Amino acid sequence: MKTKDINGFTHVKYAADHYTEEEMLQRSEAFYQWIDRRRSVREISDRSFPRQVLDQIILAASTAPSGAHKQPWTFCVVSNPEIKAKIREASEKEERESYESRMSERWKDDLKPIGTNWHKPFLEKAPYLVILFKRVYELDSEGKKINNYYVNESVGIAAGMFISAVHHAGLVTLTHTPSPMNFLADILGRPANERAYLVLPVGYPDADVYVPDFKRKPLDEVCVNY
Ligand code: IYR
Repeated sequence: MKTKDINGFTHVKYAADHYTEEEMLQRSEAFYQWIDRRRSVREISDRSFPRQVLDQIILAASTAPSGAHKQPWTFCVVSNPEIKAKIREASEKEERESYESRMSERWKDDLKPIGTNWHKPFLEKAPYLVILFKRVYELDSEGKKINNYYVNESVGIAAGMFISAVHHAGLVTLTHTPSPMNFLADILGRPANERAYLVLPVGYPDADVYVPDFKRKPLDEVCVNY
């Protein structure tokens, strides 16, 4: 393999994919059509799927670019029914409080087309709950805190890639965001440098699932040319 030295570090030759313009057009259109079919699904079946699939999804998510390549994330996978039940109970307690008193009327109106409420059965039903933690800092050999870089950006990108990898495997997920989320670190006994970022239940969709009839913004509403 061809290598090059930069600042005393080895760089390896990048193996680019080469496509004709016609192939690029075809591939980008096909990718868009495929990813446009991804939906957040809240009714997840209790049917299991091979754990190796999830491991590969996590490896794919973990290829995300990150600040100084620190990969500041931990994917916690919960399949243990007792832990899932604890997470559901704690999450529903916070969600109930949010829906009943913390969220504004406008916010709740905005959620009406989606139909969410404080009940979160998917937290127990889905075969796997993935709780994504951001790693705010690492500890050096003397136990000194070393901050990571662009942690929210990095973990957000990894989450997006995780969601795409789930779709690619023919499974479904949703981004569950109980607030506040610190109960997750307590239940899972996570170290002090980790903060819960997102809960992603993963599984097959239930047999007869309906999702909101959402339309996505056209290009001219999301893209400006200069
Ligand atoms: N945190 C709640 C409520 C919720 C908020 C938004 I913004 C949504 O798009 C959907 C739900 C939850 O995770 O259900």
